This record gives sequence, C-alpha cells and structure tokens, in this order.
Amino acid sequence: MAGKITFTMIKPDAVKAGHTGAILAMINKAGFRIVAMKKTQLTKEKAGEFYKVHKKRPFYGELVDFMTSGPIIAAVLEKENAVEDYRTLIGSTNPKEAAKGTIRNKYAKSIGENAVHGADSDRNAKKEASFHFSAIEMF
Ligand code: 3AN
Repeated sequence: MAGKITFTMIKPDAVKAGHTGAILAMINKAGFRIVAMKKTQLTKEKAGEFYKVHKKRPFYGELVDFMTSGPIIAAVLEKENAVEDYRTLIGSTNPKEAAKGTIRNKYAKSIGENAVHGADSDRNAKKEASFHFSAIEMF
C-alpha cells in the first residue's frame, strides 16, 4: 500500500524568485496537508549527505553548490498516495518535459535549477523527513 507522507524542498531558485507562496498554494490546492515546514539554508555537508546517491554523477558538485546558494523551504506533506501524487504535481526533472500546469512547468528554470524537490519513494520520503525534522517537529 502506498504511504501517506512525502518530503519536499522549495529550492533556492524558487525561493529567491519569490515563488514560495504560489508553490505552497498549489500544494494545498492539490490536497496535501503540511505536517512540518521550515525555512533554512543547507550547509555543504548537509547537502552533500542529502544528495549522496548522486555523488558519482557529473552534476553532483553543481547540485551541492546550487542547493547551498540560498535559503530553501523544507516540508513534510501528507495525502493518500503522497509520493506519486506529488511527483505528478511537480512534473518532470527537466522543466522542458514537465507537463503543463505542474510546478516545474510554471516555475523551474532548468534541469539543475528546477524549483522543487520531491521524494521518489516511500522509503526515501521517510528518510528525508527525518533528515530535516525531529519527531516533535512533525504534527
Ligand atoms: P528529481 O529531483 O526529479 O527526483 P533526480 O533525483 O534525478 O531528479 O535529480 C536530483 C536533482 O539533481 C534534480 N532535482 C536536479 O536539481 C539535479 N539534476 C538532475 N539531473 C541533472 C542534470 N543532468 N544536470 C544538472 N542537474 C541535474
């Protein structure tokens, strides 16, 4: 059975461009409940750890630099079928391929600066949520 929790970040490009409110409104409108949320800035160490699955990829350095370049919004979201439904709401990694009306279609600039992160599995959603939030910060 699909889980009810996913994890997202509004990335530095979208926060800097002032899209936080519009993106949160899309998240709410799509039926997600905010379980936890904070504005924070990742250190190189934290970003490196978060994206360690991509360590061997050519864009890893660029990804860590970008994700630490400014504040982000980290949030845990709840809904039936959360991971899959949120991936649908955000659209493809490459904004040129993201379906019309998705968050990345509206707000992403490029494959690297793509406005939002969404967990890709129930397991990673749980891992990523507890990477950013302690149990007493989730409601
Ligand atoms: P998604 O965020 O859609 O799950 P992943 O997990 O393949 O995509 O990639 C994680 C992040 O790495 C992306 N959100 C993006 O910022 C960055 N990224 C992925 N592919 C590239 C690429 N070809 N060039 C630069 N950055 C990339």
